[in-house]
Amino acid sequence: MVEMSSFGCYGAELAADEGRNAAALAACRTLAEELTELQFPAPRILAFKEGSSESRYFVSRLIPAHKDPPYKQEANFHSSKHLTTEQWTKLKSSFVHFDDPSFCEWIRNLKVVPPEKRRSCRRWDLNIDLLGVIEVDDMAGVEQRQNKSGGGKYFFCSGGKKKEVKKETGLGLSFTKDENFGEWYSEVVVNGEMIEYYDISGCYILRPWAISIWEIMQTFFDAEIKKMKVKNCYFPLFVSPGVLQKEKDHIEGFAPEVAWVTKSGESELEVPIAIRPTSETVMYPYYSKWIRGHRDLPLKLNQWCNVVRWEFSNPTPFIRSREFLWQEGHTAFATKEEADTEVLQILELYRCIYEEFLAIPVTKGRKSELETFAGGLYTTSVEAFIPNTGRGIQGATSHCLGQNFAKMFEINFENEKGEKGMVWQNSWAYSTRTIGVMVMVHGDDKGLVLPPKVAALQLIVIPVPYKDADTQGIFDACVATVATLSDAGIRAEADLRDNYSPGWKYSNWEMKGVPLRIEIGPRDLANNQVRAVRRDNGAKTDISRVFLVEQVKGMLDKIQQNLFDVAKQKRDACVEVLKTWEEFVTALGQKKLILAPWCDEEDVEKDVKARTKGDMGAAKSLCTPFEQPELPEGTKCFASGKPAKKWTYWGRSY
Ligand code: 86X
Repeated sequence: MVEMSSFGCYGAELAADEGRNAAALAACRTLAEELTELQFPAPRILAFKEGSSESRYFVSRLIPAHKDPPYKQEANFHSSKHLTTEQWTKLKSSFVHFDDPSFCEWIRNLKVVPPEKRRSCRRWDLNIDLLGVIEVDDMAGVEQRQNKSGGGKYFFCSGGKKKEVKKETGLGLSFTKDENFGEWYSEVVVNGEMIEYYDISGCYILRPWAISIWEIMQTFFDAEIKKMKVKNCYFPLFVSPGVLQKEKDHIEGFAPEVAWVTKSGESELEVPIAIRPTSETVMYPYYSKWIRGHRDLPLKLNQWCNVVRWEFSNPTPFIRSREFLWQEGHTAFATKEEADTEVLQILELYRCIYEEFLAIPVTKGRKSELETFAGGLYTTSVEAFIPNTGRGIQGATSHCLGQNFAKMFEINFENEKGEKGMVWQNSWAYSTRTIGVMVMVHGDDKGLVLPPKVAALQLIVIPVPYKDADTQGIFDACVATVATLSDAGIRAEADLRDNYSPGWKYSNWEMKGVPLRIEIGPRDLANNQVRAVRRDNGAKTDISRVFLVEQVKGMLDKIQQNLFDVAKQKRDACVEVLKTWEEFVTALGQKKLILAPWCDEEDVEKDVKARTKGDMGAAKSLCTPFEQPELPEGTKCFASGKPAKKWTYWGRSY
């Protein structure tokens, strides 16, 4: 047995990290990896809870929040609502506390065991996982240690055999993207510090890390629409019932989703007030008032605001939340041609946000009749795809409303010749859902992966001082590096905190998805270089400080491009072009994004929905892409057998 005396200090440091369990664990892993690099074999560390797999599951979910108030635990883990008081007490008493003295002691006394003759793999399998669900079928060789304060037990072993572990999870996240996508997603947005759960279901706190992404997209989009002469405005959050119901057809299907204010203090309001789910009915009465003659046109307004839709189906941060942020543009023109042109201009901006900023490939196209906004003439959208779940997701929409709302709200104008006409309207929106799609597409088992163009921090500089090294010199080099990069317009910071190890910092910034990490250690200092490590592929490059700015800029561009290329490859690999119903059903079962010839009849789409109903949700049309492959004469609709009119994307969707 090889004793690692230096482990003691790291152990103490990690133990001091109570309350930051996930990151501390990830740091533990990185630390062990570093030790391996320094020729010591990595320790194999397993820790797991006693009890049924069910209880382990509970514990794995609740440990990170064991100090949270019950409402928060419930928000994080819905099933806990159904626990009896007794079950709760039992569960709580079995928590492993990371500030538990025996745990700290264990970390401090950690021993590193040399590998059994396995020279083939230089680096030992590493498994540090105190949070995850680990099932053990063979307890032989496993030491047992009584948790002194809590009464719970945990077991650990060093150099354990792989076969003892049925399912292992890793790296500060207790779920993997491939094995449990839903849990992985929830964990990533929380541990990546984008989201904090809140005590109202479907509502989430957007932390600075998320808002900064939103703001970067907002800055771009806002400037672009201003070039198009769109003006920003703000209409009230509250809607009177009369106004809300003015346009009955459009509201009808949505009514259950409208949230109402019925009280002020203890007294009932005489007339309840609705909270906007979208602002057509709020804004258009004023369009009617403000538009008189052709000189008042076009009227192009946009607002950045929140909306509330009281959804009932499974809420998901960013993707489906009861309150969300968006921009809603509402424009009015004298002619249909102008409106048509704008629909596509806006759609191009949405493509740009997804492809150029978020590095997510999207398809531009037109929605089917069934999927068209009820009050509109036609709907266009950009559609993204999540390979892990095999679901399409509408990224943003740009509608031509035609003259439907003009009729309803009497938005009329007089042209040059003194003739009366009705305006042609558009409306368009994208929301904070964009951020969720980004997390789903790029995130990995180490956490978030942010494309450089939307990352608040594009680069993090981490000092790596060794014991006898010139610590001050290293810190100075870090500060100077940040200054050089910042001057060149790169969003860079140094993590100079002295209460965290370099390894802990690596994991922490990986979890937060920062695109590029720069490490500066004694060797780098001596060689006037820095070491750059890419978040997207882990590639390490030594860069001379002489060429720092050009090299870093080049790398950030490469990361941005690579994220897009990889995402596109993965999406394209899921596309299945097919022509028959049998193929369609098979492909749907394989989580494919289906492109099929269609007769474009509403009843046929309804029929497809009905025929594919199930607990996974029905399939529907996603869009008819503007870029159409050739459709040979005589091609039949995959669902009805009638003559096909166009190629349309189909699949399950969010
Ligand atoms: C549809 C249509 C449209 C402006 C956009 O897609 C772009 C920006 N609005 C929004 N929609 C509703 O109209 C709606 C209405 C109510 Cl009352 C509701 F509760 C939910 C809704 N959801 C969507």
